[in-house]
Amino acid sequence: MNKAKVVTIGLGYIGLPTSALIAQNGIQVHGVDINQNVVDIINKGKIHIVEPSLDIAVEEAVNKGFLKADIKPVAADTYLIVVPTPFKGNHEPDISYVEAGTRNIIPLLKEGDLYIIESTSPIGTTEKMMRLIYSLRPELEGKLNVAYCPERVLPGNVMHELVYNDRVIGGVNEESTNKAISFYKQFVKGELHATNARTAEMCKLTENSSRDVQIAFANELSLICDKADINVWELISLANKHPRVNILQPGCGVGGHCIAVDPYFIVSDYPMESKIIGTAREVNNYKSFWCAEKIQNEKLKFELEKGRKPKVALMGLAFKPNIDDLRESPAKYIVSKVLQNDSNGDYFIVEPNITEHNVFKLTDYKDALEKSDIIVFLVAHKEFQNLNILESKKILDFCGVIK
Ligand code: SAJ
Repeated sequence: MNKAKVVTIGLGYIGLPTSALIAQNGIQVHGVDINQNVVDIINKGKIHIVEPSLDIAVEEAVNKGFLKADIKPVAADTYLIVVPTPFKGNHEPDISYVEAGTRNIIPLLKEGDLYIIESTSPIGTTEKMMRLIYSLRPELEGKLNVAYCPERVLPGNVMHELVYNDRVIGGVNEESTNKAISFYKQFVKGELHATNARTAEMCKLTENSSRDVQIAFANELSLICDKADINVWELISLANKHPRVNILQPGCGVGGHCIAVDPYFIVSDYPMESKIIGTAREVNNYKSFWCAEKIQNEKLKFELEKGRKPKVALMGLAFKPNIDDLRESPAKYIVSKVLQNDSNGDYFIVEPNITEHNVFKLTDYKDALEKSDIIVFLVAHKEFQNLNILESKKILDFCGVIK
């Protein structure tokens, strides 16, 4: 095996596809992950996550000898930090993985090396890591290239978007920016936009906060329309006929690992200034709580009217349509909350994208529809579109399946 050119720290949802893509371009990559099991799987040319086309890319990269996984880094010319940045209990960002990954490679750095953070990070993280590096390797001060370059790929389309999306690249100085751009040019076909590190960090947070705020607007409309007896889906579709209006869709809250997380990175550092961003988070979280309440109320109403408990179909668990990913899912939160408040109730839980779940007993969606009195649509999966539902059944449509 040739000497590694690139070390990637983190072989998860972004780190592994990125490593495979770089390696597919004939560049020697040494991928590092703290999980020995993950390392072993990858070294067999297999993958531990679900992402279309990733299996082929990893198999090819490993078989051709351009990608090797390890639990320890080796010396290279470029180091990419691609680890998670979750938040702590108080919604403060946790950059401990970025710091641990950085500390791991500090002893290996040499003059002229390129160090890039890709992980979503609070403003100033790149400069902070640079200061950490120079505090431990003072002889390298000013002799490294340091940059921030966030990814902006959509889960499910990662292998395509990694190549074709534009990227924002911000160095701590001009030379760092230029070096980082030259690096990405080797495997990215989208445009590469130069800026500084702080702007690049804020850009990632801005993109996801913008989407969160826009979804909050749609969710707020849905609450108003519910009280005002207006069909919110019709309303939005009509308002969007205006040439300069483009409202997103309400749902049962915002989930996933990005949109519902990243805005907190701004709010926690700039609480006085980020009023709209903070409120959007609250509105989107409240929407899930509201949906759960709405289900309870509908059940009580049914019981009062019919003198018996209703059977309820809870349609969807994933965090968005047509995927099997349940992490940070508002639908899952709502189902748990409803069950928690009424453990003796008669529920049919449906998620067509998974076959079994360790907590919830799943029912086929057609069965659930047939047997239930109240049908609650939580996720707009394609299976739920255009269903024939008897008029006698009560429908709660939180995600616009019926419209
Ligand atoms: N949602 C709505 N209404 C909408 C659109 C989405 O309620 O009109 C909800 C979804 O149901 C879901 C949540 O928002 O619960 C997030 O879904 P998403 O499709 O907006 O985003 P993700 O988390 O799958 O991927 C996002 C993408 N960001 C943007 O679209 C701005 C992706 O490009 C980013 O790279 C990714 O986050 C990331 O890693 O940051």
